[in-house]
Amino acid sequence: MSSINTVQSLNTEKTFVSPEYIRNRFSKTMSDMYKNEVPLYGELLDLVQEINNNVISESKEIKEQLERTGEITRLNMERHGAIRLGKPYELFTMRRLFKVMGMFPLGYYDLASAGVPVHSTAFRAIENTALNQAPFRIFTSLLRLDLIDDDKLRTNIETILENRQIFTIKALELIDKSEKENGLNKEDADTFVKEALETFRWHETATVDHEMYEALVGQHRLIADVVAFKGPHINHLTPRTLDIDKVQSSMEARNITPKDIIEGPPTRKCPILLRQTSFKALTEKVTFKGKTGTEKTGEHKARFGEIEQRGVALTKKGQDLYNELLDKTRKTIGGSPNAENALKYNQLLKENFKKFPDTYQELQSEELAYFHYFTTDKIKNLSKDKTHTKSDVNQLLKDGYLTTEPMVYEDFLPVSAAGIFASNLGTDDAEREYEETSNQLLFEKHLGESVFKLTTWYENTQNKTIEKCLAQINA
Ligand code: OOG
Ligand code: NI
Repeated sequence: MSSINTVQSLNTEKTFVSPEYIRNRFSKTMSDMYKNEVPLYGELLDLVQEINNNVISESKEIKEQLERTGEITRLNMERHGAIRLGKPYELFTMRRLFKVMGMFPLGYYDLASAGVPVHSTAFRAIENTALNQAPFRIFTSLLRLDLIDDDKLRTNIETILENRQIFTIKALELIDKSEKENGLNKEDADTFVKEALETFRWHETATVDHEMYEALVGQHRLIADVVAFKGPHINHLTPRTLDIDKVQSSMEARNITPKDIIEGPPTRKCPILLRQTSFKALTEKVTFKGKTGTEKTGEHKARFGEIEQRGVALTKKGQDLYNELLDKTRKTIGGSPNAENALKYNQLLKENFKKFPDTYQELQSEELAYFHYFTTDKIKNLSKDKTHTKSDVNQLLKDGYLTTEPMVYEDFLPVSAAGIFASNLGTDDAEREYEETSNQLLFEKHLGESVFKLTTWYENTQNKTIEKCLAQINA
């Protein structure tokens, strides 16, 4: 290596901002935009923050847990959003755009089997420290044209989508630049955030006429939402609450109407995975394309608000038990819960989940969940004669040389996601069934790379904390 090269890379490293800076700036700017466009979202943010502050001041245990895992710093900036894309190019380029912000695709979610003609991934940071600095993530779906049975309509949709460009020229230039030079300086990063945001903005005018819009709705409301507009408007942003039951009941007091049931597991002492609820999408005025002077106006529902409570991530064994208990509950009430059977559903869910251990100690010893491991002061007394290995971990834990904290679930749940889609699209569509099932390979082909496997990510993250402990003990 020549010395010139070294100097150059030193110089550029100095002027580049971190992906965390870009991600946080993007998340904050988008949140401000959404607050402006959907005022109820702002109200929800206030409510969530108020309740989080109460939980933290009332529970020393939760406060310490969040401090030890590093989540405390991110709690009030924590949110996820969702977009729906129309064609492979958009998914491919979105992956490149998110990479500029240090966000990568993790997990594959098949929603077709739940009646929604899309498949999805979520873009987020990978490293734990990066997540704590900038937790923003985005659930990203791609429309599955292969599931549209009306040939003529499908061809029309392809033509409409072919003719749209959802990214600005400047955003595309800066993606290229960031890829070539391995980062962006502050000025470019700020421009990038501004330009990238354009893709997520709401557009009041549709790109199709009213007749086409109706034809798209006739196929599926979701298809109209994806195809009829200039871009993939952000359809919700979701803050993280520490007590979703409290927020749900307080929402009603503030005249924000939540959906009928909370998606995910029931209320527990030790929260697992993810519980979510949303308020219904707003009815927004839309102008459809037409000859000048004859444009029709109409309505469209797309943008809503959501809140979520995150709990401990589950191992494959834990996930299987979760799916078994959830399926059993849904089968008993005959499918997706609704307003009429909500009460019965909640009772049944609670009853069935009694089979799921509800102490962190059991969740750890039965290998149902993932944990962060920490050493305690006691390790000073450990004899140095023995080299400790992974197989000693449970004994070390029992003897008080190690402690654990639950590892938060950072991702999404397909059944819950389908429930969120359905509640905001209208129930008729939710009952649709698509025979085709998941097609991860096609998704990854369109994405341009493989998605990170979720269990591998949690397994690795847990192992890293164990290895760190063993290194301290064996030092
Ligand atoms: C995405 C719904 C999924 C979640 O939190 O599970 C989602 C959408 O409606 O586009 O955001
Ligand atoms: Ni969501």
